Amino acid sequence: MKRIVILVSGDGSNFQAILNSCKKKEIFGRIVAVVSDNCQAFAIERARVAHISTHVLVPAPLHKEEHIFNQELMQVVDLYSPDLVILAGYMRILNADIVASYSGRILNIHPSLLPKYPGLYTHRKAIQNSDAQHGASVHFVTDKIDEGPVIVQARVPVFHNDSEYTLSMRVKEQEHSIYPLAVKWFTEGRLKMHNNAAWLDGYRLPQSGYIDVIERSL
Ligand code: NHR
Ligand code: GAR
Repeated sequence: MKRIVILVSGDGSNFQAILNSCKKKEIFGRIVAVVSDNCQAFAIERARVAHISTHVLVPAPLHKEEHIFNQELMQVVDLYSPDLVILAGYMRILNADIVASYSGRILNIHPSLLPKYPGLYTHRKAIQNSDAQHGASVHFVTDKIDEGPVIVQARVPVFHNDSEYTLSMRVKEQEHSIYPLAVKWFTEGRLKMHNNAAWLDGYRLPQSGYIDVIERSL
């Protein structure tokens, strides 16, 4: 069983999807801790219900102690000796020390079809630009924010009357399929980061290429 630590900031629906897949034994792993930078995150409640250890690390205001925050974060994560660290709606940049220490073992899900729309407010950007499609990408985390190698993407249509909310819900539904899938691959030892690319079963994964709207496949 691979040991998994999940970092969250908000609702935790992706954490929940991964937890459900672990419970169903689709993922060969155990979530050993949930760490949040936000004491109000509903994800903490989800973790408590599941009897998973939780830690809340609240950063100092105005990012003054960013370095110390990241040191403390790494100490907490290290406590659990994870095989895999999962960012699930985590909203703070990880510093170079953490990324180096867990190189090839940190995953993120980003709500856009990377390389399009790195950074924040992706749903707003897709709507403002009248994009016909939007989606989500699971990728390895590197020092280059939102630029680590892509593992799997799902796309959804954007409708003319979409709000950020309706679009984000359509994207999230797909996230809940592709994130557990990527974690399953990783825990089976089939997914690796190598030469700044993602590899599955020894094959280099393309940096773009979508799974189209899928019914909950896991
Ligand atoms: N850390 C590293 N090193 N590399 C990545 O690719 C990362 C990362 C940490 C988080 C998630 C990412 C996303 O999917 C992620 C990827 C937050 C910000 C951000 O600017 C950027 C990208 C992501 C998450 N955060 C602000 C900051 O200064 C704070 C924003 C806020 O508090 O509202 O950390 O989008
Ligand atoms: C997800 O849509 C994820 O893609 C996005 O936040 C949401 C978290 O939802 N991530 C980011 O924006 C990272 N900057 P959740 O808390 O319900 O999993």
